[in-house]
Amino acid sequence: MTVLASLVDALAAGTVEVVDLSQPLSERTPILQLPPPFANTPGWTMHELSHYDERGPGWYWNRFEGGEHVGTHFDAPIHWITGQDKDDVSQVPPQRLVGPAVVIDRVEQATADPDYLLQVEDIRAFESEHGEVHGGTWLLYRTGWDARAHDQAAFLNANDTGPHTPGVSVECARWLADESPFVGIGVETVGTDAGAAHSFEPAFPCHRFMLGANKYGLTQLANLALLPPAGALLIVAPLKIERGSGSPTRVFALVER
Ligand code: 23J
Ligand code: MN
Repeated sequence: MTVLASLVDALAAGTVEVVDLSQPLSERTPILQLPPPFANTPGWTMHELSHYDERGPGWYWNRFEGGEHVGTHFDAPIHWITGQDKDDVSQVPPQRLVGPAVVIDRVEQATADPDYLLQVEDIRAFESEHGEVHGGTWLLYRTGWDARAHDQAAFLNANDTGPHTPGVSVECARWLADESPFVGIGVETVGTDAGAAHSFEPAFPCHRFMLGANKYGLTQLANLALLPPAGALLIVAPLKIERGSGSPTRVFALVER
């Protein structure tokens, strides 16, 4: 039996489950807020073309507008100045968008401290417990932030000192980019960098180092709680937008039950 024939059987039997890691896209989808003087992305908007009416008696359809970096979305290397000569979203090799995923759970830490930052040692400790991570693996970073995704204010968690959401340390971002086997990082928050990362040295280290190293980002993931720490297969499908810096994306995980 071929690998794919076995997979088809397992999907039919339910011993392999498809988990949807995407958040719904709507006018209520939370969006990033950058401080002045920076431009901000528009959110998601739908415009009805027809709804079984005189504009189209037999059909319903819409057009939509919104930023590339809205909702569950993919960051391509060209998004950051450090990756400016690298792939746009249409050029990313599809082989790198399908691969193993590990899940590091820091819900307790991020609940206690919304500015919690993942460290290199956390990933080393994970490897000691769950085995060596292979090249091309996606790192999925669970913080519990998905529970806030229905509410822009709770999701951004901003006060007079700016947004407070978990992320990765500068050293960890550098290590993930330059030394780790990971191909990308997926998070539950509005961006791959911490809310306070605008004032890190350097600023936005996850974007800066990961995209500069021809690696990727994935944001606003849902349902990471349904995945095992290791063993899931991730499927990421951003739109093939020519010259695009990223794209809203559907993300699935195949999980053995
Ligand atoms: C532009 C500038 C800063 C950030 C971002 C975009 C993102 O988080 C993003 O969605 O790529 S932090
Ligand atoms: Mn982005």
